[in-house]
Amino acid sequence: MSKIAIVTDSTSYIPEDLRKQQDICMIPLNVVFGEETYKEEIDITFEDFYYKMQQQEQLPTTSQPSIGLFEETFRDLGSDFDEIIVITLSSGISGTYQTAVSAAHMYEDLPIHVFDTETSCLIQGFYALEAAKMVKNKASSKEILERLEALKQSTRAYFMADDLSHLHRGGRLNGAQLFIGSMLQIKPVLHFENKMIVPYEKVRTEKKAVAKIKSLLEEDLDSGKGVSIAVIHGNCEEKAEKIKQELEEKYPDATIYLSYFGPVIGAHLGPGSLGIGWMKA
Ligand code: MYR
Repeated sequence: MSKIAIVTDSTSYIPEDLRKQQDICMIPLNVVFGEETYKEEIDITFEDFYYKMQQQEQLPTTSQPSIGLFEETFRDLGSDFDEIIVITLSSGISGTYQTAVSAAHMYEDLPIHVFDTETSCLIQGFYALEAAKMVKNKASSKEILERLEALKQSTRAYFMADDLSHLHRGGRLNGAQLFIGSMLQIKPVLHFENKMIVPYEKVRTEKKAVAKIKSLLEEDLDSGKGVSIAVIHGNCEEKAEKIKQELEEKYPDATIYLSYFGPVIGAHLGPGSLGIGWMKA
């Protein structure tokens, strides 16, 4: 039986203890403040990032992991594993997927499969956790990849940014060019379509945006059974905790996580962003 390693990038924001427990290997993306480059989850914490973002005039940028880092990771894993599955954030918002594919082509010693989750954050993490669970249950790479692909049908993520100018500045907001002037004043609900971020619905306030996202969740769920939900925040934990508590009362059978937009995603969404994502098993 083939021994399969699961690798994901840092934007899945799976807590370190859970990652270790599930034997998931993480490759970090970078956040850049001026001349300083930090590997997220390694060189810079969530708290330090948001503090720095508030203090510094120059706003941060981000970059994907180098091809060398992928190659090095593949080489290290190659001595213990027969196959590798790499689970990345959406290829529509980062070159990470493509870099992993190029590194996989260059490393010919073992089969490496790269899976584009078409999303990010802990929702991407849900795919990695599912893959790790299947590895423990001795599934083949074919079975795992088929399952992950099928899960795209029952996975959703909606989010809002307190200040849309970060997403606009980083060029990751699609389909809003025509009305960007007015968009910057409001809090549209955003989601992924064809791997890219597009406005889902234009609403005026955070309260309305959160209510809309909760209603989309409600429409999609019969019960919480077999559902993983992530409430995600960009340095506004109290608000997210409150939403999580409401959802726990409503869906006692669901597994609900409080998660965060870490440095790389936070650099594009800015502080005060909120999101809810879910995956139905
Ligand atoms: C890179 O430099 O390669 C990373 C670019 C990351 C862009 C992030 C854009 C915001 C994504 C929001 C995801 C919300 C998921 C619930």
